[in-house]
Amino acid sequence: MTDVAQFPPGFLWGAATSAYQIEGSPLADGAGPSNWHLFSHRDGTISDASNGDIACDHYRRFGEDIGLMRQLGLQAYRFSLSWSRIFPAGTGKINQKGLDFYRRLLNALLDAGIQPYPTLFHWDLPAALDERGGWTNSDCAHWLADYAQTVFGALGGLAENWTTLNEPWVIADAGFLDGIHAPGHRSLQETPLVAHNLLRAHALAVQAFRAESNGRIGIVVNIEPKYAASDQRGDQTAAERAHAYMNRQYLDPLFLGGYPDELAEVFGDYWPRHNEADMRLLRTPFDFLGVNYYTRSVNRADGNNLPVRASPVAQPGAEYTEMGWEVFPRGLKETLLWIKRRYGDIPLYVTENGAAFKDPPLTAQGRLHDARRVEYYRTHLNACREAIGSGVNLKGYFAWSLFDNFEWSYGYSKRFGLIHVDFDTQKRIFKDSAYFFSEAILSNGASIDSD
Ligand code: IFM
Repeated sequence: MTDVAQFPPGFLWGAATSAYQIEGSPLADGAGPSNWHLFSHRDGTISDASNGDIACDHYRRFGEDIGLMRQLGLQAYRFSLSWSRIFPAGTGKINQKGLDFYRRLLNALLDAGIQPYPTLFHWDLPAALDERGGWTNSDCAHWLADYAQTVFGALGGLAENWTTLNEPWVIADAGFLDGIHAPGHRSLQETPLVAHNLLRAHALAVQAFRAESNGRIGIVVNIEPKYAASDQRGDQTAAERAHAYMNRQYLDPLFLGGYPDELAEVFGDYWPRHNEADMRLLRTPFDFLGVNYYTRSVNRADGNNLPVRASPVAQPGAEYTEMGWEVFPRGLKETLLWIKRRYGDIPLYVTENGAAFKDPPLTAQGRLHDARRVEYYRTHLNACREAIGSGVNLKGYFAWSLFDNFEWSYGYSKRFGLIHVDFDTQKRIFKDSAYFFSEAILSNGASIDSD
């Protein structure tokens, strides 16, 4: 097949956010604290000592924000629900006001003609559940399924497309191995248990969805292609292990029914025995896969690192974002093709793609010329178009992120937004990338070739 000149008719254009990163008002209207609320209030956890108490104040400004989405021409909006607004203690008593907030948000999106793509869980676990072991406790999968059932029962009819989890790898790796995310553990033993419990939670949530709704449901994973720094055996093994750990650990069980063999080598004695019933559960069919893509890594064997780590090698002449991530659009096309080859033709969405760059100051006319971000979007959208031309069943693309927001352990120091947010005044301004993206939506991608 040859590359297509256009995105296909009906290709979906959206932007994404998540609850803790934009909402603010974390304890409003009877909500319970999340583990991220507690974690970000702990000394030394967030590089600029900030937290999500106010963030983009979206909890109170969502009406105005939907107006901005309309101005951009967004066809879809991906966001997440905060579990502890709905179940302040994680399980048990429902907080009706929490459900009502999301009902208002969903209805306002529908009134604006924007398709909602809600995610059940984007990292902010009710703090009360962390006290019960959180994701290390196998019951956590059932707690999520109960929450899911309540959400689908109350709100399922207001969105056709849902996702269960966002980026389980980050939850397990950053939260339980590196300790830089909530709950801040550093345990090689806990990491594979958490990964498995997250996948069980996903599967149980899909089953809860089927009982309540006729819509579509998927999961969102972040995939990063792994390259070896050389053709030396050690570097090749390091790249293969990194790939098994970050990418295949999450997709192999869902599609192929087993974990990659490399993981037993990686985790050694800590690699758990998984029972057959669980492995069958993980194969619960779902309707689409969300892929978050930002970068690749080039790996070299490094005996000093944890076995799951391979040392990323900087590439001379390559461009890097403020996150230290190499700009590598080809990796997006390769990722989409790899998923099709390995796992089959499930409908795909790019559910996140974007870049943090240091934004230039506003001009006297109030414009923000974020040329590097525009280029990032242009090249990555091109990669999507090429993947479609090579036969990938890509249904849509969501920019990360709609707004500058709370970038987890980096606080507000990294800006990913199409829309600039002044965190002192809450004033929002469209960056050049927003105008670029808006034109791409309007032309169904035809405009990305021209300036
Ligand atoms: O901000 C995050 C988001 O919450 C999950 N995916 C990656 C983004 C950028 O780091």
